[in-house]
Amino acid sequence: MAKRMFSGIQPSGNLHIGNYFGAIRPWVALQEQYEGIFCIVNLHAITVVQPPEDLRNWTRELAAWYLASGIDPQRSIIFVQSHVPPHAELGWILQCVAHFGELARMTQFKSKAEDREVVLAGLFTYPTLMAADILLYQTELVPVGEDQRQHVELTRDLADRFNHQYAPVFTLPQLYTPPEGARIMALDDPHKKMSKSSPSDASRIHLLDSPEQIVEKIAHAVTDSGREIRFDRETKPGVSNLLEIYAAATGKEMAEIEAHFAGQGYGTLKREVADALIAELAPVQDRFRQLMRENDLLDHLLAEGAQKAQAIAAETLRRVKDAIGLL
Ligand code: ATP
Ligand code: LTN
Repeated sequence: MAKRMFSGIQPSGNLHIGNYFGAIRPWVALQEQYEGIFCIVNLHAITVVQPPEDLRNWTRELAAWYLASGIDPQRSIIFVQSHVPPHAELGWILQCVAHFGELARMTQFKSKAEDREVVLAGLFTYPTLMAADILLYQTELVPVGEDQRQHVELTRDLADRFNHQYAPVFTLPQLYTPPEGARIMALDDPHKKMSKSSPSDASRIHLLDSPEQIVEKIAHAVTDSGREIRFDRETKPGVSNLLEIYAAATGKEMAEIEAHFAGQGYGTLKREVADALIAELAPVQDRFRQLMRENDLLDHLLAEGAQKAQAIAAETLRRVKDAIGLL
C-alpha cells in the first residue's frame, strides 16, 4: 500500500503564491509517490472570527484551487474538515494529552495573539486540532510551508506521548518542506511572511491576480540598497525573496539564476519575475474559473471525499477510545 501524506489550508482569505509554492504545488508533485489526503480546515479558520458568507465562499474556492492546481480526485481525497466529526473529537482528546506549557511556546500562537485584542481559546488549542487532522490518517508525510514546522514537531511529540501512555495507535509523521518556496516573504516587508490575513493587499500576489496586478505589485516590491542581484537573505532580503519566487516559478537552480541576472538592474529582475509568475499561474487560473462554474461537481467531490475520509478516521478514533478506556 502507498504511504500516506496529509495536509490542509485554512479557508481564511484569498490564496497567495506562498500557499501555492509552499504547499499546493508540492502536494501535486508528491501525488506520484504518496496517497494524498487534502483537507480544507474550516474549523481552524474559525479560530479568528470570520464572516459566515466569506467562510462559505472561501471553502468552495479552496476546493477549486486544489483541483485547478492538479490534485487528482481519482487518486487523492479532498474534503472539508467539519464534514468529518472525528477531527473535533480527537482534537478534544489531544487537548488532554498536550501540556499547557508546550502550547504556550508555539510561535504562531504568540505572533497571532500579539496582534489582537480578543484571543479566542481555540487559537491557543489550534495545534491539537492540527495534530488530530494528521494523526487520524496514520500519516507518514506532512508537506507544508516552513512556518508549520513547530506544529508538526508538536504532533510527533503528542503521538509519541499517547503511544507510550496508552497504546501504540499512532504513526509518527515526517515534515516535508519544498526546496524552493517554503517561505515566501511579504512584498512590502521581506522580514515578514507573506500571509492571507495581513491587512495589506500589496504584501502578496493572489492566485487570481491579473497580469497587470502582478506586474504592478512586483514593481512596488521592496528591494535593497546596492545594485547587485545576489541571493543572500541576511544582507539582501528583498532581492533574495524575488529570486526565490523566480526559482519557484521557473524551477531553475539559484546559481543559474544568479548568472542569468549578473550585471542586470532591479528593473529587469522585477519584469522577469512578474513574467515567470504570470506564465505559471495562467493555466491554473483558467481551470479555477472553469471549476467555479461547476458548483454541483465541487459539492459532489467534497461529499465523496468526506465519506472516504470518515471511514479511515473513524477506525483510528475507535482505537484511540479503546486505548484510553472511553466506554
Ligand atoms: P493566515 O494568514 O490566515 O494564517 P496563511 O497565508 O499563513 O494564512 P495558511 O492557511 O496558514 O496560510 O497556510 C496554508 C499552507 O501554506 C501551509 O502549508 C503554510 O505553511 C503555507 N504557507 C503560508 N504562507 C506561506 C509563505 N509565505 N510561504 C510559503 N508557504 C506558506
Ligand atoms: N495549521 C496549518 C493548516 C493545517 C494543517 C493541518 C496543515 C491544519 N491542519 C494538518 C497540515 C496538516 C496552517 O497552515 N496554518
